[in-house]
Formats: sequence, C-alpha cells, structure tokens
Amino acid sequence: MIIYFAGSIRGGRDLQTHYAALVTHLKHAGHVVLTEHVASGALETDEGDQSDAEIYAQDIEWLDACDIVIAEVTVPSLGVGYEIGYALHQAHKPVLCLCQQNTNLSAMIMGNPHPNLQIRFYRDMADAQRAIERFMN
Ligand code: 6K6
Repeated sequence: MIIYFAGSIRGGRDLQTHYAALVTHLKHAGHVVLTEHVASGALETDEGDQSDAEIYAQDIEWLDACDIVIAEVTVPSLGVGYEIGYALHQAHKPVLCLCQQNTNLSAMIMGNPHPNLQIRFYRDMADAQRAIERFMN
C-alpha cells in the first residue's frame, strides 16, 4: 500500500520516536510511506529549505495519490487535523487515527462520524501495530 503517514511537526515533536517506530514497521511490512520526513529525528533542528507553499502543494499531491492515511494524533497539530479533514472529505481516503490512551482527543476527530474514519487508542507500540494490521485487513 501507498501510505501517507501524518504526525505533528510544528505542533511539537514529543512523539517523534513513536512516529519513527511506526514508519519503520510500515516499511518492514513492505509498504511505501510517502511522508518519511515526518518521522525524522533531524527535523528538530532542520525543516529543510522548502517554502510553506511548496510543502502544502507536495502534501496535497501525496494525499491525493496515497491509498490510505495513518495519522498519529496524540500531539495536537493543526497540520495533521487539516490533513485528516482533507483526506476524508476531499480525497476520499480511508483514515486511521492512532492515539495514546488517556489523551483528550479533539471533538472534531472523536465526533466525526465519517465511515472512512477509524480511531484507535493504543497502550504501546505493539498495540498500535495491531491496530494498523486490523485497519489494513
Ligand atoms: C522538510 C523536511 C522535513 O520537514 C520539512 C518541512 N516541513 C514539512 N514538510 C512536509 N510536510 C509537512 C511539513 N510541515 C508540516 N507538514 C505536514 O503537516 C506533515 O504531513 C504533517 O503530517 C503535518 C504536521 O503539521 P504541523 O502543523 O504539526 O507542522
């Protein structure tokens, strides 16, 4: 599958190592992850030299091109929220939102009844990986 992985960048990088573990898991399973940079440890200091307009255009192109979106939504991020809305309502893609247990997730995600949206709360990485496998099946 061609996967768009979404995770917080300017919203905060507290869970970057989780993003990296999830992206590694997806790639080991043979999938293509279009957005590997979201999981990069180097991003803390270096966001690259693309303008915001170029970033937006590239990410919209990838959202249109992917098969599914997997979003780690524990750290609140305007960009990730926007991507989820775009994927569901404009690009018509299935979206899995992964969230650590005991997170007070936004009502705009929790309350969205869209049939292509699944939200899974996880305890640990193994739990998150099982949620991904169930979503893909
Ligand atoms: C270059 C190399 C790594 O990062 C960059 C420049 N920044 C971004 N590049 C690509 N996608 C981005 C960048 N900043 C935000 N996004 C998209 O928005 C990602 O797909 C994330 O899922 C989401 C994060 O949004 P914020 O609001 O937390 O930044």
